[in-house]
Amino acid sequence: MTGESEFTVGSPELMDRIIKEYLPEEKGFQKIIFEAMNYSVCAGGKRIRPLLMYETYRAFCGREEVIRPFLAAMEMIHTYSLVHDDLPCMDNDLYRRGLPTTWSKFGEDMGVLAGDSLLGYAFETALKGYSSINDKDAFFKALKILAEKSGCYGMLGGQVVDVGLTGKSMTKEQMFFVYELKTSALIECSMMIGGALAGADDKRITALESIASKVGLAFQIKDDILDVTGDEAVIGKPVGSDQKNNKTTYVTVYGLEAAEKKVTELMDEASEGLFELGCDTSVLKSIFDSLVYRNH
Ligand code: GRG
Repeated sequence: MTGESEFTVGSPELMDRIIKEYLPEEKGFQKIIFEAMNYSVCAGGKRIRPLLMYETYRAFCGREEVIRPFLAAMEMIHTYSLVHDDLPCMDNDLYRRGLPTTWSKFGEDMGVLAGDSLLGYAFETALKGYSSINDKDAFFKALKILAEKSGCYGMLGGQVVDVGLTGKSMTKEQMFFVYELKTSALIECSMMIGGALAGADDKRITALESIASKVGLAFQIKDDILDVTGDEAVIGKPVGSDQKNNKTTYVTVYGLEAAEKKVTELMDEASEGLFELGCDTSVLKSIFDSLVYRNH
């Protein structure tokens, strides 16, 4: 990879460097939007989704430059979702990752526009990879996954149901629907794109989707657990907000102990799925562990 030793094991730092290469220059009459976009993307974050994409790509023996713009695009879409989720009309949050949220720093109007710009720019960025892949069908497949998993049948659809039911209790079915779309969809997106760009066939892409769906659910349940047991200073946002906002979560429905057990069960199933892929997925497995045994 340009400027990096050839496809070494991924890390949040490596993802960070790649993502930053694709951020817009802060100039022009609309400079403020570039500042707000870059502020949002650079405000920290674990870079989980690009890391999962990169390691899936490596596991499937992908070795082309095309992965780079997709890594950046993935994080831009994730960041857009957070920027919009923090807006006054959504969660009305002032802090994320220990820093002022985008809207509270740049104003609500620029918060909306920064999220919009990140979404659109993610696709502009991914398209930059077109010339650096031989298999154009794989490129098309990856773009399709990016669009579908982030859109109204994916993450955004989950957010719609979650917002629509704010302040009301959810049925278990609605809760799992929201978890699958709002949280798992982007994790699925990351791993599926990693596989697609490396030339995996549809059967294996579907297997990746199923593995990632379990990881996404476990990740969300862990998030619910941290909302009860976490340390505000480590998480970078207030704890206890689910209970305060009367939110239906896995923890409020099933209790803490059952939630911990479910996380372990899901991770065992996901690890089994990785094993069945039949390639070297040891790094992916260690990322999975870090996701669910995290404290932030
Ligand atoms: C507004 C279109 C729109 C969507 C919002 C993803 C989402 C939908 C909202 C974010 C709030 C939330 C709790 C989502 C569940 C998924 C989740 C735990 C996101 C946080 O992801 P991390 O932990 O964040 O990877 P960092 O800060 O590490 O990047």
